[in-house]
Amino acid sequence: MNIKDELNKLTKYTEGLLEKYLPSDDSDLSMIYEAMRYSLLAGGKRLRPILMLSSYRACGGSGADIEPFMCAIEMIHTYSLIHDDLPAMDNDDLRRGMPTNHIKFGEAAAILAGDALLNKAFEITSSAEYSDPRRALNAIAYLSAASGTEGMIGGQVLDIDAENRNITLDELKRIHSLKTGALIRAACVTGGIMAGADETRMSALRDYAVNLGIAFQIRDDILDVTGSEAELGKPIGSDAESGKNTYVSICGIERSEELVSEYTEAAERALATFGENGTFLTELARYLVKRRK
Ligand code: GRG
Repeated sequence: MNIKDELNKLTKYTEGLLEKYLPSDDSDLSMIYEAMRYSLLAGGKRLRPILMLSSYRACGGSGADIEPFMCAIEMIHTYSLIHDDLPAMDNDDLRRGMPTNHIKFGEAAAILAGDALLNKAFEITSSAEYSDPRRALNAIAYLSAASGTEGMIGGQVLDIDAENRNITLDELKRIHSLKTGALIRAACVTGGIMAGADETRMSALRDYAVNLGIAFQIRDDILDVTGSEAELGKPIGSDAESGKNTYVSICGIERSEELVSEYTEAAERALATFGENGTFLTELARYLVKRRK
């Protein structure tokens, strides 16, 4: 399998769905739709929808039931990026290689565009037709909890609280398990839920996602030091500048690189129960270790 070709194919598929679920609007509300679409369609790796679809397929899922969820998770992720870039949070000017939402549309519009993307995510998942609506309800419950105080928002709260003071590696792990890890877990777990996976597979997906999420975050911390603005599409060095604790600041680059490999190997091991059906998820984990953006 050529992972790059496969990822390009899945990215295009995801972007076609995003276009379908968030078309442009020419009413008197066109401005807010433009602001939502600006960030949602600005590129990005589409990692979460791709993970979700691949987990769904690995568990034998097929058909369109997963599509609203693929869009929803990317909308939630995009809303978190828009809000994270705001002056009240990270105050960043560049994201996905473009001016951030508030730079382009103003702060009020950026706040509303983020809010609207979050609401749209749950509107589309709760109003679609499904072959098994009970699975969809469970997936909505999981996704909403993962996005909230017990997940991504909780992680952001702890992260802000930890700025400009030294924390332990365990505290850092907890922050990232919520801030970055919760949505990555939700991608894999909702894929499994929508495919009707049994508990063995659900547990394997969870295990894979937990380890992949940590590896992904450590790689992100490394790239903030060793990457380039051109490749990443966002400023580098911003973690150190804003006094953030990162794997690099706590463990150093060399140990952080080792940790990425260790967590990636643990993610791969978790997939043993899938046999050949886990090939793509395995390849994806290996690809992410080396990512430059
Ligand atoms: C403000 C509600 C709220 C939450 C903020 C997730 C988050 C919490 C903030 C986003 C900023 C950030 C650096 C999060 C860490 C997770 C991470 C590495 C996000 C970037 O995800 P990628 O690399 O981005 O998948 P693309 O652009 O490729 O989709």
